[in-house]
Amino acid sequence: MAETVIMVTGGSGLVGHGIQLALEEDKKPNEKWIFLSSKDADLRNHEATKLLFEKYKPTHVIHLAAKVGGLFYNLENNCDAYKMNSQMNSVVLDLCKEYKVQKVVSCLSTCIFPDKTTYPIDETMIHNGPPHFSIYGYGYAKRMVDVMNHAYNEQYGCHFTSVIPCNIFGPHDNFSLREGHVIPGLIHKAYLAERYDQPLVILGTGKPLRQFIYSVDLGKLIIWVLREYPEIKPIILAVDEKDEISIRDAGELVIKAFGYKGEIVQDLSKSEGQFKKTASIAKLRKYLPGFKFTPTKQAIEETVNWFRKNYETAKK
Ligand code: NAP
Ligand code: GFB
Repeated sequence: MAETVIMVTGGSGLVGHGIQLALEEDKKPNEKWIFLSSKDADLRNHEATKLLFEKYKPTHVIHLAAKVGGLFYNLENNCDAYKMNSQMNSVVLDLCKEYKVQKVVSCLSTCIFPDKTTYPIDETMIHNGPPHFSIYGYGYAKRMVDVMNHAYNEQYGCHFTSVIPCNIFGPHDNFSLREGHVIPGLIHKAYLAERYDQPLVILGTGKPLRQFIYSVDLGKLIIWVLREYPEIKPIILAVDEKDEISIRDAGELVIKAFGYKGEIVQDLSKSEGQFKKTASIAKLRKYLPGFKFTPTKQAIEETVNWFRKNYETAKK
C-alpha cells in the first residue's frame, strides 16, 4: 500500500501536540507523520516553504500554523493577525495545489463567527456578518481559508477542507499572561499565586461563556477528519453545548486542581470579549455519535500537572 505522508504545519504547538498524543494510541503502519515548527520554515515565505514541500512531498497536509493569541493579543494586533495569518494560509494552500496534495485540513475557530447571531451557531453561518471587533483581523484571515477551500475545489478540484474548533487547552499550550488564552492564563496565574502567596486575579466578571475542548480530544477528531471526513464544507469540533461553562467556572476548576486556598480578585477594568459563541456539534454527532470527550475537570487537572512538571520549559 502506498505510503501516506502527512505534513502538519504548526505541529510544535498546542494542537500539534494534541495530535501527537492522540497518535500514540492510533498510529497506522502506512502513515508517516511530519510535525513542523517555524524553525523548519517561515510559512509566509513562499520559497522557503516550497523547499519543505520539495523535501517531504506530502500526500496530506494538516495546516495548523497560525499566529494565535487570546483576547488581549487580538484586541491590540488585528492588523498583524490578519497579515501574518493570511500570508501563511495563501502560501500553504497554493503549494498544496502545486504539489497535488490529496487532502488538506485547515483550522478555523468558533470565534470567527458573526458577533450578532442566533444560537446555537452552526457551520452555515460563517459569513453571515462581521466577527466580534476584538478578533476581526484573525477572524477574516480564517474566513478566507473557507473561501479558498471552495475556490480551489471548484477551479482545480482540490480536496481542501477545514475544522472549526472551540477554545482549546492542554499540555504545550501558550501560557503567556499577555498573549495566551484564558485557561492557560489562569493556570499560570494560579501557579504564581501559590508560589509567591499573591492573589489570583480573574479578569472581568467571569460571566462570559465558553466551550473548552481538551487538545488530545481535538487531536483525535482532527485525525478522523483527515482520514474519513469527505466534505469541503467546514465541521465544528467542540464539546456539546450543554458542557459550555462560564469563565468563573473555569477559574474554579483551575483553583480546585491546584488546591489553591488564597485570595481571588476580579479585575473589572479589562475587556471581556465575546459574551458567548455557543456552537452546535450536530454535524459532528451525525458522523461520530459516540465520540466521548474527556471531562473538563479531569482535563484541567492533567494540564495543571503538566504545567507544574514543565514550568521551566513551558511557553509563557
Ligand atoms: P500555537 O500553540 O500558538 O502554535 C502555533 C504553531 O504555528 C506553532 O507550531 C508555530 O511554530 C507555528 N507558526 C506560527 N507562525 C509561523 C510561521 N510564520 N511559520 C511557520 N510556523 C509558524 O497554536 P495552537 O493553539 O496549536 O493553534 C493551532 C491552530 O488551531 C491554529 O490554526 C489556531 O488558529 C487554531 N485554533 C486555536 C484555538 C486555541 O484555543 N488555541 C482555538 C481555535 C482554533 P513555533 O512553535 O516555532 O512558534
Ligand atoms: O481565551 P480568551 O483570551 O479569548 O478568553 P476568547 C477571554 C475571556 O476570559 C474574557 C476572561 O472574557 C476574559 O475576560 N479572562 C479571565 C481571561 N481571566 C483571563 C486571563 O487571565 N487571560 C485571558 N486571556 N482571559 C479567543 C480568540 O477569544 O478565542 C482566539 O481571541 C481564539 O483567537 C479563541 O480563536 C478560540 O475566547 O475571548
